Formats: sequence, structure tokens, C-alpha cells
Amino acid sequence: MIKTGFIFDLDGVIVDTAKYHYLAWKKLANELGFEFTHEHNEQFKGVSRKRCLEILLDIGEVESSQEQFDKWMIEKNIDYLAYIEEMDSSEILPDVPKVLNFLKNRGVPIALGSASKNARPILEKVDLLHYFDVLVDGNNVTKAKPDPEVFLIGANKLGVQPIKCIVFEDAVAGIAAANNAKMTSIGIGDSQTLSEADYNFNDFTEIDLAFLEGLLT
Ligand code: B16
Ligand code: MG
Repeated sequence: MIKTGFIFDLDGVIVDTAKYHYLAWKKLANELGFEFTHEHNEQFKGVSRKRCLEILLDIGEVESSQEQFDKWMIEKNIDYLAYIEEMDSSEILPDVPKVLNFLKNRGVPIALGSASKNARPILEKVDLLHYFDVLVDGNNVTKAKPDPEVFLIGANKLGVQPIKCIVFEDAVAGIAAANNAKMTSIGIGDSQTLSEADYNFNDFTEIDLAFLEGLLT
């Protein structure tokens, strides 16, 4: 039987760190004299920190030097990390451990495929790091989702053919990246927003083990 691998996005799939990204970006926007809304924050999901700051400055119509840009990147991340410091396993999204346990017990290789450069400390804080055979995050990629790079590196490190990989994603760009990698994409969240996914669920409570079993055969 050809081996199947599973790749999980982090923010919006395993934990809801989007709310902390939002608070940190909002603080910066307010310091710069403009509002940052939840609608704005939607555009930031799955997007790299650098690209987020570019979008933020566009929203506020703020111009900056490279030096100032770099300082704001650091400032935002320091504020974000203060929230991460307080995280624990109570922040794991519902039924994520159910799925991870099932896959682990079946000996299925598991990777993380995230845009975040803070993925490892977050997984450590919520005590899920031990489930992952491979971590691919913002420190390992040169091309952002929807480019398939993050997932292709994950498949390669898992030793699994891309076509035999299953990706859980909450962002439109992430579903596109999985599809571009010729992987099976599972959208976690609003099915209309993630209509390009091969399968859709609102969250992991809707995924039963028989469904996962079916993906392994
Ligand atoms: P960091 P994901 C993404 O995580 C977030 O959705 C996105 O909002 C964030 O800008 C990006 O990580 C980078 O995060 O600032 O921690 O490097 O959904 O790809 O797991
Ligand atoms: Mg995400």
C-alpha cells in the first residue's frame, strides 16, 4: 500500500492564534493613527508577517523607510509573543487531539505546514509538538501560499508522494497551495469561503474516524 501523509496548517486549524495576531496588528495600527478591523484581519490569515505589514500600511496609507518597516515587524512580533507566552493546551481547537491521536496510533506520518515563524514555540506551549514528525514553517519557505512550496517540502520530508498527502487548511490561499501541490485539501471553516477544497468541515468535531480511515486506504 502507498503511504499516506497528513499535513496540518497551524493558525485556524490547530489553534486560534488569529485573535492574537489581530490584537498585535491593531495596536500597531492604532499607534499609527488608524483603525484595524476584524474584516481587515481576514486578509491576514495564512499570509506572511512581512506581507501582513505591507497590507496594514496600505490600509492606513502609511509610507515607511525599510528601517522603520523592520522595526514595526519586530514590535508587532514582540506584542504577539506576549500573548503566545500565556497559551496552554486549553487553546487547542475542539477535537484536534482526537484526529492527531487517531493518526499517530495508525502510524501515519504527520507534518505541520504553516506560514508562521513562531510555529514551534506555539506547538510547545499547547503541548502538541510530539505529534509532529516534521515541521515546515515560515523559517523554511521562500514562497508564500498559494505557492505549494510549504506543503511540497512537508511531503518530501515525510517521504510521502504529494498525491498521497492530505492537507487541513483554514485559508483560501492555503487550500489553493494544497491544490497546487496536487494534494487532497480539507477546508476547516466556512465552506463557501473554502469552496475550492476537496472536502469541507466547520471544525474537527464534524470529522469522524471512519472518514479518516477512508482517506488511508
Ligand atoms: P508569524 P498559518 C499564519 O499562520 C497566520 O495565519 C498569519 O496571520 C500570520 O501572519 C502568519 O502565520 C505568520 O505568522 O508572524 O508568527 O510568523 O495559518 O500559516 O499557520
Ligand atoms: Mg491558517
